[in-house]
Amino acid sequence: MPKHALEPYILEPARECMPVRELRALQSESLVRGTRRAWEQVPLYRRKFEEAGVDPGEVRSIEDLPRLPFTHKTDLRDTYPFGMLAVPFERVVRIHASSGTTGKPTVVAYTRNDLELWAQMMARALAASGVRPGMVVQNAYGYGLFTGGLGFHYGAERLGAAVVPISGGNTQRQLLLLQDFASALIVCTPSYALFISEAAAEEGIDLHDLPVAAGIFGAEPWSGEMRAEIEARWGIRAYDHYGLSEIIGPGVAHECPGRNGLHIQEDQFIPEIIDPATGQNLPDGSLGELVITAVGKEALPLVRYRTRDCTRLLREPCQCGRTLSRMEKIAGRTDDMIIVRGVNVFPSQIESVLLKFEGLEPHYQILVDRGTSQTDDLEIRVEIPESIRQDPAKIAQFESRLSYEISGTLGIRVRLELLPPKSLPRSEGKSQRVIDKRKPNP
Ligand code: DLL
Repeated sequence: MPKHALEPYILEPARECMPVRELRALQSESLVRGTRRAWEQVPLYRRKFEEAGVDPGEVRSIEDLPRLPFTHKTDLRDTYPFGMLAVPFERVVRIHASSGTTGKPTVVAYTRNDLELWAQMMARALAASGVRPGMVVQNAYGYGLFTGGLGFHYGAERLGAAVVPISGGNTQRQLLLLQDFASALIVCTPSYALFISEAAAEEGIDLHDLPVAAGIFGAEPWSGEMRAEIEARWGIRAYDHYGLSEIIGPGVAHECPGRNGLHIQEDQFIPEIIDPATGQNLPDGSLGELVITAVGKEALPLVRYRTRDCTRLLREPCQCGRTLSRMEKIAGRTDDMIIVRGVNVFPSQIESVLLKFEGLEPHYQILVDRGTSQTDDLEIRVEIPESIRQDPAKIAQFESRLSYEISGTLGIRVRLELLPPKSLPRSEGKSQRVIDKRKPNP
């Protein structure tokens, strides 16, 4: 069957292509209104503003943002489960939660209007990859407390597409329905997209023969090389999509066909980049921590939320016509950044090197441990093809090339463990790539 012909479009040009000056005025207006409401309705904000010595009456425009206090994930945890709500509980119609690695989950809540807004943000993102009525969208993000499944679900429905709410997992059935329903789009985490392609190969299914023409992947960091790998295996266009539960779920930023950064839905979510160590704002184009202000939401307005995700803001105009700023693909999380012998390492840097090696499987794990000499050891476990494993001469050559490339990129020496194919765990949702044994167990 031929691939679907997708024609990306702009769903809401009046917002997405707004002159920048008007956009900034809109953001300022929403900030003034939203900060006052947060101050009035949420005791935590009243206290934070007082501590920062800021009266909400002094907030006049987005220029005042850097004076406002930050909100941290710990604030949501400390007020668990509903202490940061800015509306009476009777107005809440949905609750989601993200599972942290430690302790209680982070709980987020939505009013009916918040759900409307979320669906609209998602619809814009899906339109940007060409979803239209009559098309089938196979939704392999997890349904449940995780925001991925329901986020994409309502966005696709809003555009009039037919959603298949298959959720993550059940890979054989994913393949069956992709064929039988002639889905135009697959949406899931990038690591699950790889896993599905592996299963397809085992079943003798060539994904290039299926109508699926694009995929929207997110919820975890993935490199440009991983995109190329997924595109080659599936014969599709792969779009990146970013979001986090606290801000709304997916729907915060998405790629357009230019795929030169992800457009942040700035009319709702105001981005800043800060130095994570000092909290100071950094000039556009600098790599730093993304901070988002989302005060237009009714149930859970957030002022200067520290995402802990590292990226750069790109303000130059985009060829697609959208005036919304873009952010670079996420480099990693500040808490995923491994500091080994004083050098900052992101898993995505290692992924990029691995994927430059012909025939290497993009399955890897990074282990950090404190060695016997009290220095940090970085070990990279990677699967290598049988053709190399069977040949001792090839293995030695391969190992020295790989270790040379990785050491060159990271600036530190690493240990490699070369494993047989399919020995590392696969993921149907977010994958866990880093095991830091220096950290105490949760
Ligand atoms: O992962 C929401 C989502 C669902 C986004 C589906 C995209 C697609 P959380 O579970 O709260 O929400 O996790 C949010 O995941 O702070 C990032 O660290 C990471 N993340 C999300 N999207 C990307 C991406 C959802 N495209 C956390 N690239 C965020 C890199 C991402 N990291």
